[in-house]
Amino acid sequence: MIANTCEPEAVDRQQPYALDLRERTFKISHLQILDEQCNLDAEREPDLSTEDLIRLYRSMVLARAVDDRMLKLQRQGRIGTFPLCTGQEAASCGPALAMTPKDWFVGSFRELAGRLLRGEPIENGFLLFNGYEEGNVFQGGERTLPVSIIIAAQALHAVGIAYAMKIRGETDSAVVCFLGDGATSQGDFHEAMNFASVWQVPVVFVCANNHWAISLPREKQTHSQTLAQKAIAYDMPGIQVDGNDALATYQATKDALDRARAGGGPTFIEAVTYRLMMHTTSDDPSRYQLPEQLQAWQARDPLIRFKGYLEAKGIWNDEQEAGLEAEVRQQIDDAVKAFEARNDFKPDAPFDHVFGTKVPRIEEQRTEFLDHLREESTDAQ
Ligand SMILES: Cc1ncc(C[n+]2csc(CCOP(=O)(O)OP(=O)(O)O)c2C)c(N)n1
Ligand SMILES: [Mg+2]
Repeated sequence: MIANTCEPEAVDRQQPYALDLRERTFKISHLQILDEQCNLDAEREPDLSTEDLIRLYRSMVLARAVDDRMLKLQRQGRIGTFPLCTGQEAASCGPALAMTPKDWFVGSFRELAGRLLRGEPIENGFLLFNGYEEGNVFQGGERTLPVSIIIAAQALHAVGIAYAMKIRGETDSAVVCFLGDGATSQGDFHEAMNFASVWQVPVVFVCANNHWAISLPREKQTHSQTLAQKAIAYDMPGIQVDGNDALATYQATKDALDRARAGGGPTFIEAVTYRLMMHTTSDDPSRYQLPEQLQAWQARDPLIRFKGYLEAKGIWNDEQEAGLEAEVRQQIDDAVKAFEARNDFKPDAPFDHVFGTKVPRIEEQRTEFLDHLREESTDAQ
C-alpha cells in the first residue's frame, strides 16, 4: 500500500504549528516472490512460459560469464576499463523481459544482462570499452539507447522520449530508464522525476540500489530510509523490490509498464541489490568494503536462486546446465575472436561526431591529436 502525502489532506490545519512535526505517514511496499532459499510466493508467481523463464536464466548466466571473461581480458591488457554487472543481473534482466521491442531501453552502464536479453551482441561490450563507437549499435536495437556514462543524464532522455510518445499518441509502448542509487543525488534525476510526473508520461524508472556509488556507501548518499520514497514528493508510485529476485523485478516492471501504457503515468522502482565485484576494473573495493557484507550478499546471488526455482519446477537439470555453460563459452570465444580480428580502430572517431558538418576549429584539433599520437608511437619505438 502506498499512501502519498501530497494529497491536500496532508495539510492538517488542526495540528499545532511546530517545525518538528514530521510524522511518517507513508509506507513503502516491498515485493519479493522468490527468496534466497528458493521459497516461492506461489500466489504472486508470474505467468511466464518455460521458454521465457529459460531465456531469462540464460541471459543472466551469459552476462556473468561475459563479465568474468572481460575481467580476464582487461587484466591481460586486451580491453580497456569497464564496469562489472556481477550480482546485479536480475535487476536488469527481469525488467528487460517485461519489455517489448517497441519499448525504449534507456540505460546506464551496468545493465549488460538486460542488454544481452534484449538481443545486443556480446561483441558490443568489447567494442564499446575499447573505444569503438559501433559498440552502441545493433540490428533491431533502434529503441535501445547507448550506454550513458554521465550519471543520471539518461533520466532526462527517458522522460523526453516518453513525452514525445505521449504527444504522438503511442499507447503500445513505454520507456524503461535504468539508473543507480548514486544517480538519485544528481539534479538531472530530480528534474526528470518532476517532468515525468507533471506531464504524466509513460516512463518506468528502475533504480538499482547496489549499495555503492563507487566507494560511497548508500547511507552517505541520502538521508532517506529508502530510495523509493523519493517518488512520493513527485506524486508517483514508489516501490521497493528484491533486486536479486528476477521474478519480482519482472513483475514490478510489467505492472508499471501496463500502467504507463494505459495512461497511468510514471513509476519509480527501487531494486535492492548488491555490486559483488569492483565498480570498474580501476577500482579496488577491498579498500572500503566490509568482507562480511560482501559474503552476506553472495548468499543472495540472483543466479543461484533462479536456477533452484527452475529445477524445482522440473524444467532445468544438470545436463542442461552443462550444455548452457559450454554454449556460453563457445559464444564468448567466438565474440572475442571476431573482436580481436578487427584492425579498423579509428582513434579520431569522436571528432566526426562533434557537429553534423566539418568545422575548421574541430578539424585543427583532430590534426593536432593525430600528430600527438604519431609522436607518442615514435617515442615508444
Ligand atoms: C555526472 C557524473 N558525475 C560523476 C561521474 C563519475 N562516476 C562514474 S560512476 C559513479 C557512481 C555511480 O553510482 P550509481 O549511480 O550508484 O551507479 P553504480 O555505479 O553503482 O551502478 C560516478 C560518481 C559520472 N560518470 N558522471
Ligand atoms: Mg550504485
